[in-house]
Amino acid sequence: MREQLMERAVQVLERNYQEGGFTIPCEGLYPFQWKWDSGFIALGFAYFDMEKAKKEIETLLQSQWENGFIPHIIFHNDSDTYFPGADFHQSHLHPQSNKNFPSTGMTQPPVTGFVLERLLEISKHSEDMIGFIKKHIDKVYQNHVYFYEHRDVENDGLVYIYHNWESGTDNSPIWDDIWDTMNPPEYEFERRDTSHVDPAQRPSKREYDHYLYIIDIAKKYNYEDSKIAAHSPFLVIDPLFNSMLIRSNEALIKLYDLFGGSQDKVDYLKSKQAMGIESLNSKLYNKELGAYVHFDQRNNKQIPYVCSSSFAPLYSGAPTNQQAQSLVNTMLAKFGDEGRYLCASFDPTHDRFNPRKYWRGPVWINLNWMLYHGLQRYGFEEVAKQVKADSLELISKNGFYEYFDSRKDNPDGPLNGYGGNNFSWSAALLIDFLNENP
Ligand code: 9WN
Repeated sequence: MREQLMERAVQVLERNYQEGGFTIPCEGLYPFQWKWDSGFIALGFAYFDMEKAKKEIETLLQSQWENGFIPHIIFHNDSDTYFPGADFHQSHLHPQSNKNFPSTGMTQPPVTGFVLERLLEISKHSEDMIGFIKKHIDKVYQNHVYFYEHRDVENDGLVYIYHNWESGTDNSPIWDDIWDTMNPPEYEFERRDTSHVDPAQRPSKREYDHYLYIIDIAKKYNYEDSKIAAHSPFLVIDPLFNSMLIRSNEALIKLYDLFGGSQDKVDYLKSKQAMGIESLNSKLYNKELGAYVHFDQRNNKQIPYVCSSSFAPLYSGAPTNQQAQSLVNTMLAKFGDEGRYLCASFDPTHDRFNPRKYWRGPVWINLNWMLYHGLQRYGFEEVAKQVKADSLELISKNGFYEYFDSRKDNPDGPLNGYGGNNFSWSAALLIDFLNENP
């Protein structure tokens, strides 16, 4: 069974790999290169084709802008199966954008740092991988510098996102409170996602109006960070995004220490790291909920809901042991019902929970992978095992779907898999789960 799953996962990645040296997340639905997908995908390839793993990261880093920014989608080809494409995003508006690689003008969670660290482990510290990391690590460092110099408006080590697509958790109910503060025009456009996937599993048309409107505001200011910080109605400090940054900082520090000779960079990252951890624990931790929450920087208040991103700080090592214990208590109390797989993407006890709709409830394998490692980091072996077992069961019973219904007894039908099928990071992270402790 393990062998069969491995074989199928390898097939998914091989099929989604493109001649241009990158891997699409899913045929038809997502035909380009996505930033955080790339990181997870590289981890899968690393177990059976290290050249492709390296190529994936190298191609991503080639798209970096002069200011260190790395975009969320790189439009390597002219596919018209996705909306909004390069024509809508117009990344060339930013004076420092990379004119060789049309892209979006927004980013995604910074996973590349910890991916480099794991690639080194998977390669068993091979000379070849050490050389590869040495060659590319400064680009990842520059990406972190970009975040701290351009997106840390309070100078407290936490960085903002200005669009829900930057969070990676696109239509989370968290954003509903922000949509309530906006009234975008009704856009006329042709959705492409709903021709690949049942609309009941995707964001609504009105949600897309909000998404497009924020991009239009950013474009009006040529994607200039300070203007976006001043004018975007969406300005959020996201616990998932910042946890990834903190975890990737930790990885860069470790790697630089290993290679030696970059003390100035290590010092810079360490000072940001200390501030970031302290601020995460003061600004985003909500004691009553026993969870980290999002902070609406525009309206200066916490958004008090629990979602899977609320537990992501476990992976960063930021929580105290007491906070970690509270996180696990909250996770088990709200998400850990016996009839459910761990871990739903939004609080199943809340009336905004929707078991089928994308980031409003279904289980996602990349979040489970981070939670698994975070739980292990704090010694919660049993819950960690549960998260891993649930992930494997969901995939082996349903296939390599994009997301899964958390209800074990799904009244809507026998299949718990939703969204795109043959989805790359579900395959890649399954490979990593199966070959753990490389
Ligand atoms: C917008 C590619 C991406 C993931 C995101 C996921 C989904 C895109 C979309 O697909 O978002 O970025 O069009 O819905 O939410 O996390 O990176 O797999």
